[in-house]
Amino acid sequence: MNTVITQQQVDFYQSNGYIVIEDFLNADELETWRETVKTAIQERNGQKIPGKAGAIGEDDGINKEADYFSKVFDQLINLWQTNEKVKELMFNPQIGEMAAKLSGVDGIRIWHDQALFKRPWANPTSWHLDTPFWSFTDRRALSIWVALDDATLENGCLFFIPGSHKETGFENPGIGKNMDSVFDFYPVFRTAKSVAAPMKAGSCSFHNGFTIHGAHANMTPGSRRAMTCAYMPDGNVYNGIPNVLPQSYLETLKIGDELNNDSQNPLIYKRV
Ligand SMILES: O=C(O)CCC(=O)C(=O)O
Ligand SMILES: [Fe+2]
Repeated sequence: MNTVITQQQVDFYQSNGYIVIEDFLNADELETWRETVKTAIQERNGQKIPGKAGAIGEDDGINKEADYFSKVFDQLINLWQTNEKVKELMFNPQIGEMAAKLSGVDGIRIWHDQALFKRPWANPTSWHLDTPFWSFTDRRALSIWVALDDATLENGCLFFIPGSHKETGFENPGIGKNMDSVFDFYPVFRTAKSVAAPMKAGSCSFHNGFTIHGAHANMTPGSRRAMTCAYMPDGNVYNGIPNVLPQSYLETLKIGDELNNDSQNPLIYKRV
């Protein structure tokens, strides 16, 4: 695994809100990730989020219009909670350290992992923000997105709007059918240039949860598979948005409580 992060990369990430890291996984590691994620998905039998109602293709209470949304991608969340091998991959402190260095935080907790598989001919991923969906409020939160297939302009690679993370906020248009809803909330970016992030399988990107990002439809008969993980800087507190938290945990939480439960949000890296 190529986990080196240079100061130049930190500077690029901080100013653009995203970064692509080529050849993050070598060929053997890529094979392991592919197989592990595939098995973990099969084991789920369509259950999207542990501890929550709603299977794939049903309304999960987060994104509406399930029929359309289920054709944006197959989305399985917190595979680390149901598969030991995914857990090993996701708990790798070196990945946590990469996220910590890029975002400039001391401790990294997993918010949630998610497999995002665009099937052949999948719908596009509308321009959106991530952080406003989440149960904590932190401008430094970020995600890793690991390409398990070559992600191309044809099959739905990610696109970013560089620098948008500095000006977007907590208003959340969600991920609906319209590609451009986010620009109703943040009109200053309606005329901004986007940047495509095609990646070879095994490469990855990191993006800030406030960076406007999206993806094309899959215009090919092949799949565009990605394994991702969202990270919460250590020390955050519950903001009242349930998001992916299981019902049983939500029942114990009050707004302002620290989200430090290691069986839900494990600390994978702490700077010493
Ligand atoms: O894979 C996609 O199409 C979208 C990914 C995304 O929105 C994310 O990782 O935050
Ligand atoms: Fe996203």
